[in-house]
Amino acid sequence: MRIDVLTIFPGYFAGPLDTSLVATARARGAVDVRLHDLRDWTTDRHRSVDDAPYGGGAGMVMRGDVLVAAAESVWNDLPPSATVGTAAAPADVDGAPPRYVAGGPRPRTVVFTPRGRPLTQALVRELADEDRLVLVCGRYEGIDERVHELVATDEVSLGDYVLMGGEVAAAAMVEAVVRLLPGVLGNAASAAEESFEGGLLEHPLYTRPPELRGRTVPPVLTSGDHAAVAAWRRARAEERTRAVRPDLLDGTGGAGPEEV
Ligand code: 6GU
Repeated sequence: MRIDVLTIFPGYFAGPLDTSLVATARARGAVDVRLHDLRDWTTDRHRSVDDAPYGGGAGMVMRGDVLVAAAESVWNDLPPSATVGTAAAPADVDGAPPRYVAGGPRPRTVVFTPRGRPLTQALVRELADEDRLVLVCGRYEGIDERVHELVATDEVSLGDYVLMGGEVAAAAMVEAVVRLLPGVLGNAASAAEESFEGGLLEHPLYTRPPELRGRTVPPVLTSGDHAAVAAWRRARAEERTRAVRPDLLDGTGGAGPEEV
């Protein structure tokens, strides 16, 4: 899979992309993540990506022209020079029309915004099946509405709280998608996932030592009775889900029929 990330803070992703499983997946070629600095598509001396809102009001709005130019470049593998400052659709190096244009057919393109639909494991699974993802990180108070219309195929929020930008959400999505790509998790882990009873929070886990500050391990876990262990885990998972995420049980929302 290829993932392109458009952001004004490409440096933000150094940690998430170079750590742990995501770094290993990239080194193995399971995923090709490319970072793009949105300022490469600006036209003015100050490299502005934002401007005041029409109609007035507080805060700044991310410019549609910059975001459309950046998206068309990245979708078509064209350099910024091919799309910067173009009001019309770009032509590629041979003068041929581009394959992908704003408002037309385009790769799966996620715009991160608190007004989007929440990121769930169901959406992560769907996105993990794509050959390409383009992730657009918003900043400031919002994004020109025409970007939502012409660039986004999906609008996604990390949850019901306000961040300063979409970078954290994009990093979360990369990590969630990459761990589902073929060959990224070990066999044991993927098998465990398949056999997991759906729709519940995880049961409690224990490892050594057998006693910690006077607290012992539930005896069933050391009984060697696999059926009893499975029943105990299932009961604890249901208990916990009912207590903290009843929405997962009643089908009115949440992550849907997926393990969380
Ligand atoms: Cl994707 N962006 C911002 N700015 N705030 C958020 C969010 C995204 N998701 C939840 N809060």
